[in-house]
Amino acid sequence: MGSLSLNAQLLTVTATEPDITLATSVIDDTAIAQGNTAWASGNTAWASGNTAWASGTSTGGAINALAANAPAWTKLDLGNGQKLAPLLGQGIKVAVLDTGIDIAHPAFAGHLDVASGWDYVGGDAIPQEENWASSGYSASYGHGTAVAGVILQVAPNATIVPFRVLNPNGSGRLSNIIMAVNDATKYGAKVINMSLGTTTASVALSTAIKSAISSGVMVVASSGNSGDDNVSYPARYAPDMQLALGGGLISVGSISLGDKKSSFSTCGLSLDMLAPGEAVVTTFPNAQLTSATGTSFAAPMVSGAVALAMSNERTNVVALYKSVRASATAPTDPLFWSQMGSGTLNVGKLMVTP
Ligand SMILES: [Ca+2]
Repeated sequence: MGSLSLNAQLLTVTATEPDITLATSVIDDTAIAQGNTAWASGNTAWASGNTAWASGTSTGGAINALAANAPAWTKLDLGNGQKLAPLLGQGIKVAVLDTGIDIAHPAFAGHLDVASGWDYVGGDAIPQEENWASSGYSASYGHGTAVAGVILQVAPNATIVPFRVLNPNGSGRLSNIIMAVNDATKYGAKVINMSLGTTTASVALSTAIKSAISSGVMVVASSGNSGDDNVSYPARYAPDMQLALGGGLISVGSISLGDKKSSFSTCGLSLDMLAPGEAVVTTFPNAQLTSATGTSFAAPMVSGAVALAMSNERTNVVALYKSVRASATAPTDPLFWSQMGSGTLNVGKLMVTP
């Protein structure tokens, strides 16, 4: 955990709870920066590898599904899913509560709504990712940019609304995250992606999420990278939302391309489903790509799928929550199947599941 001094003057919420820190769900703190150094060196022109796969779907000018992730897309039946959702997420705002985003990344051109976002770490209107390291990269620098890139690969015409709630070391204040959930809802987000978590329960966070869902927002949260069955909050609130509202918070873990639970992925009884979260090729600041691993990068695949479905005018979040689960490919990992929820996201099937 890094210094939180920049946040100290921003505390305004949670009178009844102590403020706590939440962290990014990466497999370890250095995964992003390390992966980028190796991967980006061969990919200075990010678009060049993109055109082939995009031509088979539709080109909205965004990143679209990178060929480098083809095995993951096959597993998700994304090609069929995109054909059955021809608007590709158009008109759907997806709030990314994270380390911010590289606003100038060419993959995001025309697909950001910065004005509706906010930087709660810096206390300003520009949620640009910042690197605080004097040499190399801060541990979680690029995390939000990577998450947004996954969403746009699945739903290329969706609009990302960036909220900077985590510092580049990967931690942030609960109070800021709660304000961002409320803001995202207020400014028209239909999906909120939270690739972050904490082991500490928070009634205030649960209440904010419940309010967002009640306003027609689907909330998607990563399960954590502890590798055990202690699903982190807010993902752990998924069953509570099911009980209270019928659903609306999707908790997401990571599955390997070989259909086994990713060793790092937290799974358990409060997990809704899985998506591929190992070596996902996605955007990194300064017009680069990276290879990212963690449940942080599985959750945005589900957020993207929800945006695709919503662009088909499926805006009832409780009904859509049930469809996302019902259409999943049932788990087969013999060691963990009872902790893997409904199984693996199936985008093609989701589009034909009422
Ligand atoms: Ca800023």
